[in-house]
Amino acid sequence: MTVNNFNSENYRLTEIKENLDKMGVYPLDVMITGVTGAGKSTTLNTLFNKEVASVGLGCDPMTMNLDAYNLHGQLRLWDTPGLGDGINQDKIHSKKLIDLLHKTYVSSSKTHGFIDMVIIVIEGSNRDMGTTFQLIIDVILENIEPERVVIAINKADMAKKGRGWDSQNNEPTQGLEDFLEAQAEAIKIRIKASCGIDIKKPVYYSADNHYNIQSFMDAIIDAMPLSRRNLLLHSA
Ligand SMILES: Nc1nc2c(ncn2[C@@H]2O[C@H](COP(=O)(O)OP(=O)(O)OP(=O)(O)O)[C@@H](O)[C@H]2O)c(=O)[nH]1
Ligand SMILES: [Mg+2]
Repeated sequence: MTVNNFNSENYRLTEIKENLDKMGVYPLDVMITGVTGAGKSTTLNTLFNKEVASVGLGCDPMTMNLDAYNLHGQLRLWDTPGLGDGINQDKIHSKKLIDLLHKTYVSSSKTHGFIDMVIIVIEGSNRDMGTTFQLIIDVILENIEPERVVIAINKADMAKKGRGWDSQNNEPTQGLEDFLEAQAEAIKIRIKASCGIDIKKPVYYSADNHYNIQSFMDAIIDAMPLSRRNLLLHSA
């Protein structure tokens, strides 16, 4: 198997630093969220190239509290509990996510949002896409500007239950790639149809197989905000 040795440590680092200088924040606080089992923790481990977050082996949601991981001192990634654990747990977790999106700090007598941007890790082949869309639309897009949100489709290898994955070259065959492209477009269209919000086309990758991690990082860096969230001007 060809393993993609993409190293996020120095990737576009000068650009990231310039963006943060413009914003005047150090580090940028990024919430990472998704339905349970979508692969948030695996994604963090892949980005950091080492085991930083515990990955679930069974069906118990591993991430119950909030942990933060610092990537080269510039990006602080907040791993959050996933939705999809029953209605009551989902209510508690949704509230945690919304509270985090409304957490503020005061700097130069202005009130800013603590979380600067959000990465939503989704699993395109999940049986329960309802929870995924509920998370994206009702929890996240209701509470932070869409330009600050990156949707990333994990488990590209499993999008067609493993069919079309070329494990020799660690990449999708053309057929699977076309499928993944269509799936990304379909998610964008469904969000627009349900709430009228235009999001950037989701990126697809595989955290476990280290596939397309560079595109994933590109999507994050390209979506980096250049100003802080002023929570007194915008209610979200
Ligand atoms: N096939 C495949 N499996 C993956 C991939 N990424 C993660 N997984 C598996 O998906 C399962 C769940 O991964 P986690 O990273 O624990 O998911 P999570 O979103 O952090 O889950 P919670 O913390 O419980 O909400 C694990 O068994 C991972 O090995 C991938 O790209 N492909
Ligand atoms: Mg986790």
